[in-house]
Amino acid sequence: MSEKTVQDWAALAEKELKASPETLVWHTPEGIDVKPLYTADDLAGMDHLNSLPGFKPFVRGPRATMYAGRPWTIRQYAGFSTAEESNAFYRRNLAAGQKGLSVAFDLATHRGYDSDHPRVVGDVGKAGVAIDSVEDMKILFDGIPLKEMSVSMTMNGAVIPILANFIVAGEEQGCSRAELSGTIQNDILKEFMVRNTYIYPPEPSMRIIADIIEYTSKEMPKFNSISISGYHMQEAGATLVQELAFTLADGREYVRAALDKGLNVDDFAGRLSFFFAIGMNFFMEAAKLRAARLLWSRIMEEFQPTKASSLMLRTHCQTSGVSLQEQDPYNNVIRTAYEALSAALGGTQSLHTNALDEAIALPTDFSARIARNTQLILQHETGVTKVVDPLAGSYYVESLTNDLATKAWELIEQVEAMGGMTRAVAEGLPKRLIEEAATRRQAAVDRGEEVIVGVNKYRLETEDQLDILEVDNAAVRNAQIRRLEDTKRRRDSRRAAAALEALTDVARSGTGNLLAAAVEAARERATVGEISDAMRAVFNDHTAVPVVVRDVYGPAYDKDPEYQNLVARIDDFAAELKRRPKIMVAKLGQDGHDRGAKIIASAFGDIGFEVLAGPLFQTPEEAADLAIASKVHVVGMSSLAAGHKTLAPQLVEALKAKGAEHVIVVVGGVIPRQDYQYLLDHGVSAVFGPGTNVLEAARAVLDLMQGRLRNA
Ligand code: MLC
Ligand code: 5AD
Repeated sequence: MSEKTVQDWAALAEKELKASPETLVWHTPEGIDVKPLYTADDLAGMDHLNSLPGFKPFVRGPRATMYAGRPWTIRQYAGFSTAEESNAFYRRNLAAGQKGLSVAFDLATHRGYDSDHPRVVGDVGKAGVAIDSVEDMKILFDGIPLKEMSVSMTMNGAVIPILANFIVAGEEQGCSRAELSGTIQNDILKEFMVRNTYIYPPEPSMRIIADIIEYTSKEMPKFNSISISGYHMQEAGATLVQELAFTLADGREYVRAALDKGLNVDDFAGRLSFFFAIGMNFFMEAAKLRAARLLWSRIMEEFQPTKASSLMLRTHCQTSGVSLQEQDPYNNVIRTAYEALSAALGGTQSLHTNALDEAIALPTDFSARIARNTQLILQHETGVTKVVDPLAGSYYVESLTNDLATKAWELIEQVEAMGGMTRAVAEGLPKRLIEEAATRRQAAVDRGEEVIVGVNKYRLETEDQLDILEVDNAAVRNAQIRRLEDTKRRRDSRRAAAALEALTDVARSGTGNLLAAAVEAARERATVGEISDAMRAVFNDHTAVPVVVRDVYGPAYDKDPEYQNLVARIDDFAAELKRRPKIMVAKLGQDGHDRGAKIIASAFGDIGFEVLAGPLFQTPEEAADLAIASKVHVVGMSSLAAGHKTLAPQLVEALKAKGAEHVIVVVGGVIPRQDYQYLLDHGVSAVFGPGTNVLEAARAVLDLMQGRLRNA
């Protein structure tokens, strides 16, 4: 036993450092000040320390034996192109050691459009698999026994038709709905905040969720009715405290919605599940999962359940997509491995590890293999599965667990004081806080305060090109349209129409269960688009008003000469133009990932551009019309869902057709280098790939505008 005190340590540290150890405190974006040393003193008063795994409040894990009894599920999220191609990919992955399935749908499907809809020309088969009806769903699971395989489906907007199709596909495979196991994401609140694949306004959307919880709790006892997701918040730039707080507050809101339906808490609470991102803050991420379990059991106690499982937070995790980079992409294998270990130390139930080509494309067989093996090696070679909650008792990790829980609880209470998460979302609080955090972080990266290896430090002179997966979007769309026509020809149209009408009635009357009605319609081969429309007829579409945060990026550059220089250049140019240079940030197609667009809009505004944030989901035509009507000089198209090769040339053409060739088009986002020349050949003036420094992008846009003006 050492007789030395913390004061002794501080004195020694000061000598070693020649400065106060206070200078070593790490001020994290969460507002947690991480000290260089934690000791037993830090644990005083923490009442979760003596709990045991499998018992409330479950800080140490939801199961008594955790991975020693059964390792987490290796569940890789995947889907692209057609049902046939995705099915083949799933089968290869399962044969190679993956344990559960997780389906990624394309954005047309997410937003309730069939593949033949004119608004989705650039989206079909791109960021996930295209599913139009039960026929596609059956092919997706062909040769995969749904009786045995648990299937997660990431679906929120078109959740009713997709779950209905899954149920019918199961039935037709000989698996009753009571036997189906898996998870549906079904988390709409975070869609309004960050992910944007909503269809209907918040109120009917909340009813959809309650109906699904009701239906699954009665009919599908092995199925998790929801995956309450913080993942996308972190991807959008949220701090870990925000991710934790808003996710748990969402969960509380869903519980209330289900109780309002007249359900008994113990009949559904055990099948609520969660989903978190695991980023690069290694210990804090592990602590986050521990804190999440602690807080969830506290929240659920309010509803006075009798079953212990009703208090238990079970979660899936995915390593962080935004932490991965286009530059020097093999670094991503390393990042993902650390994140995966952190998720395991935090006690996740299920895990997706991202592929190394994440920042530019969907995984290939090669990158998917490395990603999967990252988990297999962790499970089979490192011994981390042998002991439950190995970080327990660490002064640091327990302190972080406590700090995160305290900070998140404050934010949860703030939301509660506003009247709950639906209200907070309607008032835009979470979205604003997350966008501010995202913009702040971007400034820190652009300024080099936060190091990203291979991007803002240790950058390679030349990058090797990576082989990436490319989906021929036109071919997928044609194949889907053929099957859609075939399905419609073979079905009994009168029965399908009657089932759709019955669904509309359930939507209109407010009684009955939407999912139950949709199952009947799916059985009659009503399509995803038709089922969505049958509810759209009553619920209508939700339209969000884009709001841009200001004065976060600029102030981070306070008195920076380079920044001031650019601001002055823009001021001079504005004087020359007799107005501010104006840029419209456009999101085309069904791609709702708007973190990049929001950061650009916010930063460009601070730097001195006049910024118009275009609405989500525009067609190229609509974007061209808005750009012309708003007299912008530049359209900056932000693309994160691989539609750029279809949509950017269409935008250029639409501008040209309307006599507005003078409008400069630039494209930014998840654009593989392989595609730059194609875009430049099709009238795009500049491409800004992942990892672009925003200040440099602003300078480049200004150069383009001035060049254009001089040549005019
Ligand atoms: C577990 N079990 C044990 C055990 N551990 N039994 C004995 N001893 C142990 N130690 C039992 C469980 O009780 C359960 O049975 C069964 O084993 C399976 O374990 P699980 O822990 O429930 O795992 P799993 O089935 O994988 O479920 C994990 C989950 C679920 C609850 C988190 O919701 C899930 O799989 N979610 C995945 C969500 C997902 O993939 N999302 C992708 C989003 S991508 P029983 O009978 O109790 O069930 C995305 C990106 C984007 O969103 O934006 O597009
Ligand atoms: N296949 C595999 N991974 C995907 N992701 C999104 N779509 C797919 C897909 N079709 C992953 C990426 C992304 C996150 C939202 O999910 O990691 O960052």
